[in-house]
Amino acid sequence: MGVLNVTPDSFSDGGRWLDPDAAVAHGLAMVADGADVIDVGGESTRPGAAPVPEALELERVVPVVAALAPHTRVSVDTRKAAVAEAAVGAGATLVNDVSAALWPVAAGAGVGWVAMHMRGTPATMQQDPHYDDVVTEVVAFLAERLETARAAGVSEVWIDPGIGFGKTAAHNLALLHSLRRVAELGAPVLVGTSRKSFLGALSGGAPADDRLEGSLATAVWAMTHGAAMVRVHDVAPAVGAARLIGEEVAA
Ligand code: HH2
Repeated sequence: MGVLNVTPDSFSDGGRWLDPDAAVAHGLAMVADGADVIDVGGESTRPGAAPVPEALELERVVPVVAALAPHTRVSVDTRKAAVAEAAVGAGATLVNDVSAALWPVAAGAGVGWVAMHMRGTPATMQQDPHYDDVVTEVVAFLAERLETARAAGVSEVWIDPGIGFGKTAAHNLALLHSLRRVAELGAPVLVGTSRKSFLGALSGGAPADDRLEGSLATAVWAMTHGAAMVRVHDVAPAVGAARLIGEEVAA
């Protein structure tokens, strides 16, 4: 899954793809690099990010989804039902939902849904997150959402432990270490570690655009421990690593 943030303030690529033509060109380039899904988002969910008004998010997302949908599978990365519905109307077939609340939209529209775990909201989530047992709590939350969404009629449900969403570096590492427990829930698992701040913290403070090694190492780890898809900014190296694992190492 290639990340396409049509925002001025995303933590690693904010402002680069705000122009719709530039966004579509980048989306197509990621498809050419081997992405199976392009994840279009119009609201940053980085720690401390302010919410974006609905009309502005619609204006950012819908034209880009419409332009990409004839060429690739498109997911819409949103917490708003109206944006999800409009994006589906424009051709998106997957709702990537960091709030894990939009299963009724997916059920109504007959599209797929990603339930991601987040503690709190982006504005406050990194203010001293605490868990008694992060893996058990995240697995229990995803199990409940999976069952609820399936009962509501969503036939394609993905689950995502939400790396970096209300979690310390230690929480993120614990979830990656025990990713198989998420996969054992019996739904395809999506994992997004790409360029995230815990990778900077673990590599001596590397800035967001200099975290490729950590992004790739954790993507490979995720793919070999139960993830069915990884959400990445750097598609070509991730696809190269995925092919190596799938075709060479597994052979
Ligand atoms: N991470 C981000 C956004 N959406 N969706 C899922 N399912 N899983 C994730 O890990 C995930 C996500 C954050 O990354 P990014 O889109 O690059 O930044 P921003 O939120 O600042 O736009």
